[in-house]
Amino acid sequence: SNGYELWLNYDKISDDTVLKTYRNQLQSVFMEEGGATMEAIMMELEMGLGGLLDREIRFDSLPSSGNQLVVSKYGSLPKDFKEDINIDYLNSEGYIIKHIKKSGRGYLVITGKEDIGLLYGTFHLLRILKMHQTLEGLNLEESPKVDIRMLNHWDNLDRTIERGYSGFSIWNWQTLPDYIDQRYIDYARANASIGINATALTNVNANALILTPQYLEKVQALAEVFRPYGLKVYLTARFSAPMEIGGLETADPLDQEVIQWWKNKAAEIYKSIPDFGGFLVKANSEGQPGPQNYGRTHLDGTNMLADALTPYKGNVIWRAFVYSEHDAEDRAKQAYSEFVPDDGKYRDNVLIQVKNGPIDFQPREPFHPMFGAMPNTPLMMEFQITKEYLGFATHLVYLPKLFEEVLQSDTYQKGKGSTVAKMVDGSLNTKKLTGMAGVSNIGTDTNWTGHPFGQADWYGFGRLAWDPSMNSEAIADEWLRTTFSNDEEFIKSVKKMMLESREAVVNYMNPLGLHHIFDTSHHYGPGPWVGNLSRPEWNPVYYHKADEDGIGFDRTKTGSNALSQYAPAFEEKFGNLETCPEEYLLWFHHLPWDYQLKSGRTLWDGLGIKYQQGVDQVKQMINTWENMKPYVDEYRHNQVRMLLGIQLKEAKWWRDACMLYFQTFSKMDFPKEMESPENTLEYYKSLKFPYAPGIRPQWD
Ligand code: BDP
Repeated sequence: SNGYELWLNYDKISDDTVLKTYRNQLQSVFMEEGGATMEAIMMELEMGLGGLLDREIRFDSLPSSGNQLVVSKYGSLPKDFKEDINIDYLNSEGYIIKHIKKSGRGYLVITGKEDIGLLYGTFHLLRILKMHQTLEGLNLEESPKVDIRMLNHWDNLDRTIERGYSGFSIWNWQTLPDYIDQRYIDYARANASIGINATALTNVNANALILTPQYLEKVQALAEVFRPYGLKVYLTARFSAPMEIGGLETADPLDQEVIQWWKNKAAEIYKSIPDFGGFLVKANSEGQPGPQNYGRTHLDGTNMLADALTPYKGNVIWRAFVYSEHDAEDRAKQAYSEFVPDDGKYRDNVLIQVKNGPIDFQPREPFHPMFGAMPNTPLMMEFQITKEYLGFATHLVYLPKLFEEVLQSDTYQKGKGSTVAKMVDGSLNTKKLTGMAGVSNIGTDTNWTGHPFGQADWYGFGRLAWDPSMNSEAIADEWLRTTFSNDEEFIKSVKKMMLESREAVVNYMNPLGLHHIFDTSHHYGPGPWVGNLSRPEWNPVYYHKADEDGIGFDRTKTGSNALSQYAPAFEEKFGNLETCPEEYLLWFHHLPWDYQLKSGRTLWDGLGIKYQQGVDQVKQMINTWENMKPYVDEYRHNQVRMLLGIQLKEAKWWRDACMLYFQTFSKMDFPKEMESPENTLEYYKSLKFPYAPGIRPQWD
C-alpha cells in the first residue's frame, strides 16, 4: 500500500468467521433521507461497508426482512426504537451506536441529535468493523469533550509549508476555485473520521492576501467541500491587513476606520462562507505586526477582532506564543506575564491558544504555566503534530505519548488531580468555549505525512482532541489495527515500539531536561554551541547555560523564578532537588557536572548514558521492525526500514555532537557505557544545511 488511504483502507475483511458474522448482522441499511452530510454518510457506507464486506450495499426501508443497520437522527426514529434509546446526555455532535433486538431481528442503530453525529457514528462503526470487534450487544455513547478540534496549517500561499516535511501544501491556490482535487474530499473524510471539526488553512505568519476577494473565492470552494464533513474553515488574519490590502494608514485596533474595516471584512467573508469559523492570530510575536505597534495591548487587539465576528458567531483564536527582546532573562516566563493579568477581560468568542510548553514544542517540556492560571478565559491547547524539533518527518516518534503526558500533568491549581486535560476540556472551570489545535504534518506526499508512522500523530491528535482523557496506548492500538493489521503478534511488538519511541527521542536529543539546543533557524540536528545570534534567546547556549561549573537553566528562586508561575504544590515539587523528576532536572536547575543522580552516577555520566540509551533504543526499533516483515506490505516495510536507518544515524550524530561539546566544559571522560564518537567536534560544527526543509524565510 502507498499509504494514501490512511486508516480508511476498506479492503475485504480477511477473517472469514468475522466476515460471515458481519454479513449476517448487516444485511441491509436504512438511512434517513437528508442533505449533504447524509449523502457523505451514504458514500462512506457504500465504500466502507461495501469494501469490508465485499458486496454491494442494499439500502432498504425500515423495518426490513432481515438484520439491519439503521442510520437516523433520534427525532426521525420510529417510536419503539426511541423507547430503547436515551439521548439526553448527548451533545449536538455526539452519537449512540446501539444493537437492538426486535421481533427476532437485530438492528444496529446509529443515532444522534444532528446529521454530523451520524457521520461520526458511521466512522466509528467502520472502525469497529476494521478492528473485528463484536456488534452483538453493542451500546456506545460518545460526545466530543472539546468544542473546537482543529488543525493549524502553516501553509504559505506559494505552497511551501513552514516547518512542513511532507511535501508542499495540499491547497492548490492556482487551480482553486474551479478545480476540486480529490485530496480535498479525502482530507475532509479523514478529519471527520477522527472528529476534527475545524481547520485554519494558512500560516500563522500570515499573508494579508488571503483576505482579498481573489483568495476568498478559493477559500469558499474549500469550505463547500468541507461543510458536509462538519469541518469549519478558519483563516489567519495578519494584523496589519487594513494597511496592506485596505489602504489605511494604520492598523491601530482603537482607530474607528480600522474597526470598521474589520467589520466590513467579516461581513464580506460571511456572505460567501456563512459558517466561517473565524480568525487565528499571531501578533507581536517574532516580528509579526500587532496592537503593541500602536501602544495597545493583546486585549485591545483581540476584542476588536472579536467584535467584528460576534454578529456571525465567529471566534477569535489569539496565540499566546509571544516573547519580546526587551525582557530576555527567561523566555519561558513571558507569555504568562502578558496574558494572565487580563484574565476574564476577553470577549466571549475569544480563545487564547497556548502551546503545550512555555518554550517551543520541545521533545519534552513541562506544561505551560498559563494552564490553570486563567480560570476565566478559554485557553486552547496548541500541540505541534509536525516534527520541527523531533527529527522532522524522518524519525519515528509516536507523538500521542507526548500529548498524553502533557494532558495528564497535574497543575494543582484546584488541588491534586487538576490535570491539564481538565483545564482544556473546561470541566475544572466550566468554560463556555473549549478547543485543541495541532500544527498539521500534512503535505502533498503520497501518504500525506512522509513517514508512514506520521499518520498516527494526525490520527492520535484527533482522538485526543475528541477526548483529552484517552490513553495513547489505546490510540496506538486502534491506529495499528486500522492502518496495518489485526495480527496480535504485530500489534504487540509495534505498539511497544511506538510507545517507547518518544522517550528514545528525548534521550538522544534532549535528555534530563535539556531543551532548544537545535541548530538554529532550520532546527535540523544539534547546535548546542551556537551563541552568536543577535537576540540572546535565539541561542542554544542561552538554554543549556553550560560552563565549567555545570549545566542547566536555574528557574528556581535563585534563578529566573519561572517556577513561581506554577501552583505552590508544583513549585515545591519541581523546585526541590529531592523531588524534582530527573526528566526535568536541567529545565529547572543549574547543577555541577559531578552532581549525584539517583542512580549514584554523576550528572556527566548520566547525560552520556541517556544519549547512549537513545541510540540503543533506535537500534531496538530497527530489530523490532525487521521482525515485522511477514505482517506488513513490502512497500511500507521498506519505507520504514530506510527511515529508521536515517534515525539511527541522526541519533548518533546528536549523541556525539552534544557530548563532545559539553565535554569542553566538564573536562571529564565519557562514561564507559557510551560508544566513542564517530567524528570530531569540529566536524559536527562545520555541518551546514542551507536548504533544510521547512525553513521560515527571512527569519533568524
Ligand atoms: C516556532 C517555529 C516558527 C513558528 C513559531 C510559531 O520555529 O516557524 O512561526 O514557532 O509558533 O516553533 O509562531
